[in-house]
Amino acid sequence: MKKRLLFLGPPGAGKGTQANLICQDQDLVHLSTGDLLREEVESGSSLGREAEIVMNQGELVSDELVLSIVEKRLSINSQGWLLDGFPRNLAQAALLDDLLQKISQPIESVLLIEIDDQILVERMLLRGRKDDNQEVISNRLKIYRDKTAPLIKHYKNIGLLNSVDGFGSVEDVNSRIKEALN
Ligand code: B4P
Repeated sequence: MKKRLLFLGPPGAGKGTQANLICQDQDLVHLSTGDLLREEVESGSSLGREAEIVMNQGELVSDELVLSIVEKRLSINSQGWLLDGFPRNLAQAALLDDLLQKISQPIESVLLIEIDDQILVERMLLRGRKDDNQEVISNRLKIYRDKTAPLIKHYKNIGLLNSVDGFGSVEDVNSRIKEALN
């Protein structure tokens, strides 16, 4: 199975859920910018306080902050990694391309988890995280369409994109992903 992976998809598509399973199974380092940012918020640092305001509105945290979080972790690792929730826009994708070139660790596969908006909203409302309320979810979906969805074309053009249907049980989606990554 491929060892340097990127998961793309709308908020609530199950990127984090599936990334956890694949990383356990394949012994990859799981880099979730969402989780890392929430840890920063929990720590009460000034960066965390800054990030919290942005995240609670469903907006994207600054590219510089996110890149600094990812860079540290990628460059010290060689066994393989899975990027979950990063990049979130074309500027982050360009910064990532530069970084990966510098450390000679190119992406092997980009996996897009596709799913209907209605199901996403139901899943997120059920999860009930601080940023999982109707108004913030609508904003996150808008930001996804405007800023993150253009990455689909970007990775398709360079021949790295694989899509899987995110509908169904966690196990069903996991089987589809494993098949797509083999
Ligand atoms: P993230 O933490 O990345 O969260 P997400 O996209 O909402 O969730 P994900 O797709 O991982 O869904 P999950 O598996 O949890 O981002 C949060 C915020 O952080 C962003 O809005 C932004 O502010 C900031 N941020 C993160 N990265 C950034 C970046 N690079 N640049 C700038 N800002 C950034 O699944 C959702 C729910 O569905 C869960 O409750 C799960 O249990 C359930 N579920 C999953 N699969 C299911 C299935 N098959 N069936 C039923 N339920 C399922």
